[in-house]
Amino acid sequence: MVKIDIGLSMLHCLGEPFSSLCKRLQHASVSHIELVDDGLHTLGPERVRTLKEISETQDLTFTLHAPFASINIAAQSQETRDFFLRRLEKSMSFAHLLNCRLMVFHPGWRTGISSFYPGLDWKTNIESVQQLLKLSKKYEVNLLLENCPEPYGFLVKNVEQFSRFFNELGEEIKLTLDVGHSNINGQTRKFITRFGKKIAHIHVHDNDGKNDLHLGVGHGTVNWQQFAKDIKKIDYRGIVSIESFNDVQESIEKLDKLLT
Ligand SMILES: [Mn+2]
Repeated sequence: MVKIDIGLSMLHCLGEPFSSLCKRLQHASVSHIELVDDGLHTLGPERVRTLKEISETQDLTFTLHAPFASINIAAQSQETRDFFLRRLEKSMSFAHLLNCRLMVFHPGWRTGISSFYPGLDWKTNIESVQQLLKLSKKYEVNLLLENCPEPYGFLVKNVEQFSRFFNELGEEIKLTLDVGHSNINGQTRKFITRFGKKIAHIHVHDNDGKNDLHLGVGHGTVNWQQFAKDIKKIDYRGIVSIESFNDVQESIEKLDKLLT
């Protein structure tokens, strides 16, 4: 049986400067790293060169989490949306330079003016994803949409919304299953059984089933045994990337046992 690869998102140290991220990478205990192009770790050409060097000396492979904190690809102002899409394009160009095997991004979200234009943000979200997919071909980056958590206004959060989204998009796109997020709407099993091979990347962290706490594996209500069984059943071959804020090493060890 193929062993599932464990990865580590550097989200847990986003509060630290970029230099400290680099130091951590030099002592990483896993070989797949998810970089976050946001906050203090926002990428630029020089940082990309530094990271590339580290990846070669430490034999690391990267995935990239696109900027997300204030980006809304469903924004109703064309000017604002164009700005967001250009920012995501820049991130794709870095993903290309870093040989990232994939880039994760978030769906758009409803805003204070959405109710004036029923259905328009859903349509805009789809059009933006179509534009991003076009760009991703140019940069040879595999773009993956992530399921985002309740109770926020993201347009694509649950299995029903993803089904509709996939049907209406009219193009192939894969999914990053975030198990912490799907635990909040109680749909982890449903996501795995419904979408199976469409799941190309997985984020793991734990919570109390209500809040997006990003706890370490086993510190919340996620049924990890069931999760491990279910992803083995679909013969999942991607990376399972730890995205907890704390208990990172412990989470790596727990997952290693679960997924062996
Ligand atoms: Mn995530």
